[in-house]
Amino acid sequence: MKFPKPLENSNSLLAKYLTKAVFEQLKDKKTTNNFTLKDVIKSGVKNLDSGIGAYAGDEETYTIFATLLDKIIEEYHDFKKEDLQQSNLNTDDLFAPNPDAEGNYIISTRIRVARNIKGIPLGTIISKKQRNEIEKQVSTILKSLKGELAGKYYALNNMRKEEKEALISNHFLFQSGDRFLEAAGLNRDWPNGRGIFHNNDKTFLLWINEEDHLRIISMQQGGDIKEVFVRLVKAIEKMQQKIDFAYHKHLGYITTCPTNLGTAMRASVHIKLPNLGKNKEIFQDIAKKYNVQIRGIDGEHSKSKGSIYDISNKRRLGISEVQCVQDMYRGVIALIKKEKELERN
Ligand code: ADP
Ligand code: CIR
Repeated sequence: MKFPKPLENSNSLLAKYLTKAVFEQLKDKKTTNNFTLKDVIKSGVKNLDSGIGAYAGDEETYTIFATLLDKIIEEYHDFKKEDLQQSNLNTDDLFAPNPDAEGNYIISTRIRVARNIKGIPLGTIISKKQRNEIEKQVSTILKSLKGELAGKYYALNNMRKEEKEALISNHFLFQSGDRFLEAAGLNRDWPNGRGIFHNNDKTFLLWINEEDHLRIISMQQGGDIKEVFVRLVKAIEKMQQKIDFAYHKHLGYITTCPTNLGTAMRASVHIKLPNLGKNKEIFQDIAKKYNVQIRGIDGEHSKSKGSIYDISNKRRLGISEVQCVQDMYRGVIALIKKEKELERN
């Protein structure tokens, strides 16, 4: 394998940290599951507009390719390798009264965590058989849920086109054909083994075999962040009772993308910010200061529509779940304050 020249035209973290020396050191290494450097970097090499550009194949990827991945992880999460990951899912520790009780800005709130099953390769190299086994195991557990979390599993395979499109446009279901995931091998055998579980109100959802084995999601209209967090914690605990998830004392929950390590949590609001939308520099400065990320409303790499943005915690590693939500909460408070100021001018 030769040094991937196209990366010289990329601003991704992969391009920044895959120096010739790092490449030489790692080019012949592979994990027990045969995940190679070429596999780690292929999405970033194919998609030069990647922000990160690297994916893992298994837990071992993070140690075998640490010379490269530690740098990416350190910069993305502002995390030091020696730090231990500390989980805190105690809902009493979260201070997040609705930042927009009148409902003028926040459309909806969503918090998700990613989880992968211990000992099974990640989606980038999982076999069709293993993927199907996960679907079976997880959907069976989901069937036993009671009360608010009770619902039904829908396999992507059997879903009607209109049903699928409605779930996607209402922000409940993942899209198909993401080119970053495609290049990483995550879309192999699509749509086999993938699907979505949701309760009747679609406030608790669980994706199976998208980018990670599981994505556990709590969401609802409006800005009651705490209610969303409480429901999510309940769902995480239920799943944890039945499944052993891959967890590392420094890296936290093991995920396919290095940006999701640690808590694997992304807490977001969809929020209407027309004035900040017209003042991108101020918008970006606040986001940077409060460690929040701005996305469009149809998921990552999408555009804003009707001045609605997706604001979420950027860091997920080296801080607890409560702190992730707290980061988002503080960012949202600051953004609403600035939006109101701009309205008056
Ligand atoms: P992830 O699943 O990693 O959090 P995406 O950015 O791909 O990342 O989002 C997945 C889906 O969730 C998209 O359809 C997106 O619009 C939706 N979504 C994210 N945040 C919210 C929110 N606060 N309210 C409603 N939908 C949301
Ligand atoms: C990128 O590098 O831009 C893509 N590979 C996405 C990175 C982070 N998002 C993700 O894991 N979904």
